[in-house]
Amino acid sequence: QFQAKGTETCFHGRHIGAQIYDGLDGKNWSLKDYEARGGYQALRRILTGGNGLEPMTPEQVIAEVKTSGLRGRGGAGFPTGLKWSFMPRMYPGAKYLVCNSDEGEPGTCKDRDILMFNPHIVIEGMAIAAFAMGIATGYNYIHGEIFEVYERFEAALEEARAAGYLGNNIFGSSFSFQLHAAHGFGAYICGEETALLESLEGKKGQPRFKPPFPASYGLYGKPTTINNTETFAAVPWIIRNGGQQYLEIGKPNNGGTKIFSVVGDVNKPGNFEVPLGTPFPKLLELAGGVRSGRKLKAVIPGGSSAPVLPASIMNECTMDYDSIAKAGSMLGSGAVIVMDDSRCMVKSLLRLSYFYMHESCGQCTPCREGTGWLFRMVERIANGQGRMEDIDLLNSVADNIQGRTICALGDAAAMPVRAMIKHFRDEFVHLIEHKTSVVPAYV
Ligand code: L3W
Ligand code: SF4
Repeated sequence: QFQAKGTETCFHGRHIGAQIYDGLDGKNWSLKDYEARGGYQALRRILTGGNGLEPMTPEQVIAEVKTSGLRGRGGAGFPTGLKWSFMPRMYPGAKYLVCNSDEGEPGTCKDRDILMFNPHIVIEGMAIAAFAMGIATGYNYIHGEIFEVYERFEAALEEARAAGYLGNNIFGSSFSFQLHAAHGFGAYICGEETALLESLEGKKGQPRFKPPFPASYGLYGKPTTINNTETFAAVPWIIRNGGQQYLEIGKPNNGGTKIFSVVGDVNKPGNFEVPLGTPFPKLLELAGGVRSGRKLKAVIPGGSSAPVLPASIMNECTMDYDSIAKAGSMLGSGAVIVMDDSRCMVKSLLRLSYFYMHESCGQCTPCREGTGWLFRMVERIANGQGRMEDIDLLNSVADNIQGRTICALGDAAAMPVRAMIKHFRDEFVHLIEHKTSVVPAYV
């Protein structure tokens, strides 16, 4: 169940939801509805000026995005304005813009909602980004298992082209931008930016070594900027209202709002757009609190790749990049996986370990072999056949994966293991000693 009602996200007296979820019920995604909400005014403002204002230069657009403090919403939280400024300005050939809508991180379900309920905000954000970096061609790579979202985005593209918001000489200016949709086939690894580029080129989706970063060697070997769907969706608001105002919604170094997919053991799972810096208990309350009045046990605050945190730590956190990092985890893609006291942490880890073993692309040995090794050891413990030395062996295998692989999937497989053992070692010990889980339901 995905909630897309802006009213759900009214907070601090601001209609924060207006940015992406504007009272959306799935029926007002079309161009005329988006225009009625002020859509494409930011692009018009940049290209034609108006209201006594001059058109903006690409440098001014990038400066505004830098001021906003917008950070990448896909997982790494890299500053968006800085990333845009890496693109070579005077490049004698094609440059590309790519939107990463290959949302596959377990727990994350925000980008699909944005594309389904407000696709034009992504198109406008991408057009603004293309103007800022002097790019003429863009692609939106959409997760292959949500075909209806791909179809919705295609329909929005048709509308935008017919209205002259995409194509040649937009608003009569010298700026031209062609945007296309592409879809993957459901492989988690294609959400890694260089694997996505390989897939877009028609090859097997396997990550490339970085550096070189896409800004210098990207799609077809050309300079390319890749941003997440939610990142592009934030851009029109920033241009309309100014970077400073966006920054002030959040907190320093953590500008603006963020959509959190609150999933797991809560009464009202769904997407909630709130200011960065919102206290975790407030977010939990928006999601209806812990299911059936049970007690909060643990939270994975940023999608399955982020280390788990026990309730005692989470309750002191605010939902922003810096607070969650200080607590020892990552804000990641913003999937907040809530676990109540009926959850066995060993069984939960088993599920995660299976996922990473299954999704490893197999290119590098520590990840290909190590993810399988982790899974088999956790399975042994979960089945009551573990040995006490397996706990340290698990940590050792995780240590030997982390930082030794081509892409972040290796780290993502290792970090949950280390965090589960760090915070819930007693559950592993109990299963090994008694051959049963500490949680009665799992006996
Ligand atoms: C030029 C430099 N560009 C960095 C660029 C780089 C990329 C961005 C961030 O991982 C995380 C991962 C997952 N010159 C640059 C530069 N860049 N230095 O900045 O880079 P990086 O390498 O820190 O991150 P990444 O490889 O993009 C992303 C975590 O996100 N994650 C994944 C979520 C999955 C989804 C999904 O399913 N949609 O979001 C969740 O936590 O583990 O740590 O663009 O090129 N010097
Ligand atoms: Fe493939 Fe894993 Fe290596 Fe990433 S870390 S390139 S997923 S084998």
